Amino acid sequence: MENTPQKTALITGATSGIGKATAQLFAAHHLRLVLCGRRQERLDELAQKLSQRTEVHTLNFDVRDRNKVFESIQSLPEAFSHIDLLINNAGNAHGLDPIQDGSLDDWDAMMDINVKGLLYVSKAILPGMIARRSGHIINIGSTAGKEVYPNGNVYCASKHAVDALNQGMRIDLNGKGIRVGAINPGMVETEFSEVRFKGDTQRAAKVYQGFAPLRPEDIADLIWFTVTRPPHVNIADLTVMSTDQASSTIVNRK
Ligand code: NDP
Ligand code: 8X3
Repeated sequence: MENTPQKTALITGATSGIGKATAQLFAAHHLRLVLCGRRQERLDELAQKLSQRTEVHTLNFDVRDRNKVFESIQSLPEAFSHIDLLINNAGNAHGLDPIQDGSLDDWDAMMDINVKGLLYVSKAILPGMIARRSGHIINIGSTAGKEVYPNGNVYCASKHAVDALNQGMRIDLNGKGIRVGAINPGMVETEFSEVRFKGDTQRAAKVYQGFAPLRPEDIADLIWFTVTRPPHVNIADLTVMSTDQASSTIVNRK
């Protein structure tokens, strides 16, 4: 990729965790960046830092707000408007409750952000990719999209939906010059569990205690590997776990 014209990547959920690590790695490789998220101060801070390495534009929108998604992406300055790489990463779990006790607000958040948000952003970006017959979409799924674990119910359903959409996009875009693939991580230490447990940092920290979880940089590395394969190679579906993790419920903790 270093010897080809500079590519433009749009990353949702760039203010934290996997998205932020990916933005940092892409900047190190001088990709032009469109960084998206709701927390403007974090976007500003990251943009300021990464603009020492590359051109950066920020977009502040909630992926649940379909009008704002389309307005924001249509507002991109010409230099940033041809998106070559879309990293559909924004998402979170909200709550960890048995289905009978689940909060409707948590359910709405997960389905609206993880599934519908991914759809809105993709719908806004796809016409340009189709017109240029070129593009690469990476959907960040999860092992929760491959198996269901106790109390994971709706989060797992949202990530199973991402798995289905990843397949559906690849099928429908076949022949249009666009690569589509998913990366499905197991447990990665980010702000994910803090969000899931609504700011309970002690409970969140316990999720990653006693074993070596994946780091957001590990996922960024895999994303970089995926987007730097030759044009005829599409990594369709990649699942990655910590060496200490064998499934959603089997983790070798000291
Ligand atoms: P973080 O909580 O660290 O990051 C989540 C990112 O998503 C933030 O940048 C946040 O930005 C953004 N986001 C959340 N809600 C919205 C929204 N409504 N609109 C726009 N942006 C939003 O978690 P991770 O980095 O771990 O999560 C990234 C992705 O990886 C998610 O899809 C998650 O499901 C997936 N994943 C995570 C795993 C893990 O164990 N950590 C494992 C497998 C998959 P802001 O709040 O500024 O809007
Ligand atoms: C995040 C991994 O196991 O917490 O998608 O659901 S898990």
